Amino acid sequence: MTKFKSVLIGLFKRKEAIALAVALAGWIVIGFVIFKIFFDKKPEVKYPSSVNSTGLTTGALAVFDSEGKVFLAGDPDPDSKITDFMLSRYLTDTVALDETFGDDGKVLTDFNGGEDYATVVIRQEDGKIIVAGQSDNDFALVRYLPDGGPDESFGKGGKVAADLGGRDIIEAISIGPDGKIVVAGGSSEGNESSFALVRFLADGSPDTGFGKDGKVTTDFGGGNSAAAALAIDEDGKIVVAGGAFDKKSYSFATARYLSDGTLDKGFGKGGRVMTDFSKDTDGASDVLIQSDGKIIAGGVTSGKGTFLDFALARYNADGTLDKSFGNDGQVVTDFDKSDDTVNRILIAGGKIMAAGGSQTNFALARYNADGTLDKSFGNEGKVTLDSGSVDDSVFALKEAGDKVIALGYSRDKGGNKLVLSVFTNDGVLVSTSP
Ligand SMILES: [Ca+2]
Ligand SMILES: [Ca+2]
Ligand SMILES: [Ca+2]
Ligand SMILES: [Ca+2]
Repeated sequence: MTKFKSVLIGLFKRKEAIALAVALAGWIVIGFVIFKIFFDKKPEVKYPSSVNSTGLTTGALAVFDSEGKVFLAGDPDPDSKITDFMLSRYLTDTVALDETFGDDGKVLTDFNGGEDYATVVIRQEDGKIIVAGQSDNDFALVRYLPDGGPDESFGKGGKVAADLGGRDIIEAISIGPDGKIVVAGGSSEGNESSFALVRFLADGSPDTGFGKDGKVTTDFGGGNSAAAALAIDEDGKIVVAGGAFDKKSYSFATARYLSDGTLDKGFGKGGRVMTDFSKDTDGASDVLIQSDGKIIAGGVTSGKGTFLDFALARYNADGTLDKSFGNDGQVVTDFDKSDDTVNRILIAGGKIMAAGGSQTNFALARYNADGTLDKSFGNEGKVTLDSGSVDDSVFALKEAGDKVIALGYSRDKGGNKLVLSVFTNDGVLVSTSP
């Protein structure tokens, strides 16, 4: 299950399906797994703060802080009856809950007694943490103080909600250079779904200088669409990526907005671009703006067969496909006769890293700037890591000096587990958590 597909399921079916989708997209977790083959050595790595290639902060299901800890949004227990936001903090050396945070490492937040699902988390420069997702079919955000307490200076008692008019769910969050908070996801009514964005001022109030009372929805030619990722450039322009239905199948869909929330006419067709990879479902899960203004979207394609493959598209700043990248701007990577899905992309040292899952394993691929696989990384550009459980997938990725840190879930019938693996720059496993 890819993040993108789960977003669609979440949007098009009822609440139960949204819970399921969040659980699946949440890359829910895990089993008790022992990596006998790996060393006892713990990761000795400094964790950079969470920044994308433009230097701006972006959020994800989990983010690293500056002290080697990880904030995780959402409930990792698939059998849990909890329908509140959950924020937890983990230590990265042991990958155990940090009991000095909140209530034994966790903080639960209910909105109005209804069903609330956290999908993304971001850490502000001042150490405050925002968790976002869905509450009663509306966009919902909570901001916490660094110790896990509610930030009373944000919204009402730390909580903010926004109704986009349908079943609305946040799938991405970022903070712009002006300190404003942008969230994106999908809004659906009946069988129709659109990109949906909201921008908030730093105090949680809707930014009336953005769209209509802070809100924007965007259609792609009338077909269903949903956003899964966003990035903000230094000028405050917002790039949002996900999937949209065009003619017969889903394609990558990317939109760029000016700082006031209007579609940027200097990008694609009236601010929108769709890129088809296959006759079946294709969708983007992550997006990055390079320092030269080019845009990379990563996700999945149904490819030639019945199994999914990694898919990347790179665009020039005007939204045209970048012909110097891969096959006229597109790259597809098959790991195996299995579902290979990208959850996160990262640029480090001028190279592009994509990470997610392949079948039941962690999967990473590294590409040169021209989109060819970087043969100095792992096995001809690809690395997989099998924890022995039934379903593993990377959902957070960090460069740390000459190391690459992959964080994900390992899921088994026995339970759930967060797994942190450290690789060298060449894709050689240094350590992985027990
Ligand atoms: Ca609740
Ligand atoms: Ca709503
Ligand atoms: Ca397609
Ligand atoms: Ca495949």
